[in-house]
This record gives sequence, structure tokens and C-alpha cells, in this order.
Amino acid sequence: MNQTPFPYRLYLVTDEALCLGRDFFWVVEEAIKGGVDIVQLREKSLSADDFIRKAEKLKTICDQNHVPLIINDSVEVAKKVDAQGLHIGQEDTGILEARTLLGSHIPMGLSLERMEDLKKPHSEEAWYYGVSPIYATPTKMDTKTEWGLNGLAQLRRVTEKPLVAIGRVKTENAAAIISHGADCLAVVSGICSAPSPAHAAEAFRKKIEAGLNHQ
Ligand code: TZP
Ligand code: MG
Repeated sequence: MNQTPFPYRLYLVTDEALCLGRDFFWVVEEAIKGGVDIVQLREKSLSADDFIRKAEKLKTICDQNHVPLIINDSVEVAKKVDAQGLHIGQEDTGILEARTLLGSHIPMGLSLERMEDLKKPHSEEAWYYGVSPIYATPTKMDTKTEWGLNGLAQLRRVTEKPLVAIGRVKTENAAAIISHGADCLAVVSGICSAPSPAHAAEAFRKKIEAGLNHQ
């Protein structure tokens, strides 16, 4: 079982297309200034070389700000840039295979789409679970299920792993998601597309505090 601590509360999952034409790295730095404490680089259409270049630059920024950088899906990129973690979904490289390629020092987040995913081989090796999606979202159109608050609360009862909720997480529902058992909120559009990513992150942090007070 992975024992790497997970003290993070606000997880920025990046999508440059949702940054409204603003500089991608500026958006991430503003978000960190506002309270994002972990960042995931999620790229679906870049070439391997461009993905690595972007990851290297982002790693420098994250290192300067003492925030871990997690790479979505790509074992190769995570290895190349010495990322602090890898995030994998149910359809991606398995945890054991990723570990063989990366080494066991790189912790891995795993998306759970339904309760049964918990029983799949090696799911207990994950560093944290992505509760995916908590709500359906236009940012990711290929999801088939939704956990909702009740599903999240049920999951909370059966695992002590850190739970990271993702999918239409907004300041309006943030406190409720935390009070139903999430440890951390993962946000794409709510920060990337906000008029001020820094102010948006600050607002999320306040809601997270409120939610923790009602857990
Ligand atoms: N995985 C499940 S939902 C999602 C991902 C990457 C996208 C969440 O985006 P948003 O804009 O925060 O709803
Ligand atoms: Mg994936």
C-alpha cells in the first residue's frame, strides 16, 4: 500500500484550451498564488516532444513554488521530467506496469468511476483515488457515470485513501463535496477559465475550509 502523505486540498488539473487565450503558465502561477497546492498536467493532443517541453517548463514553475507536479497518463513524460506523481485512469497503463517503468518511488493516483473499480487488481496500491466524475461536465464528455454526493459518501465509508473529487467542481458545490467526504477538490474550468485564477483559487480554499468544518 502506498503510504506517501497526501496533504493537498486544491488540485489544479490543466486544460490550456480553457485558459481563454491567456498564457498557460501565467494561469497556473496565479492559481498557485491563490491556493492551488498540487498541479496535474493533462494533455490529450500534444506530440510527445511538445508534451515533454511543456512538462519541463511547468515542473520548473511548480518546483519554484514548492507544489508537486503530477502527469496525467504518460509514464514517459513523468519519468523524463522527474514528476512527483502520475495519474492514471481505468483505461490507462495499470499501476504495476507504470511502477515497473517508473520505479516505486513515484506515487500514483487512480481514477475510480464506480464502486466496483475498488475491487480491481492493485487498486489498493494507489496513492489517492480520483472520484471521477463527481458530476458530469462539459470539460470531459466521455464519462458515463456520476458519483454524486451520496456515492461519494458511500465511497468514504469503505476506504481511508485520500479522495479527490473531480467533475463540475465549482465554488457553489465545493463545501458540500468536502463535507460529504472528499479530502481534496480537483478543478479544471472553475480555475482555468475564471476571470482571475488567483481569486478563484482563493474562493475555493475558503469553501474547502467551510466544508471541513462540517465533516
Ligand atoms: N476527469 C473527470 S471529470 C474531468 C476529468 C479530467 C474534467 C473536470 O473538469 P471541470 O471543468 O472541472 O468540470
Ligand atoms: Mg487517463
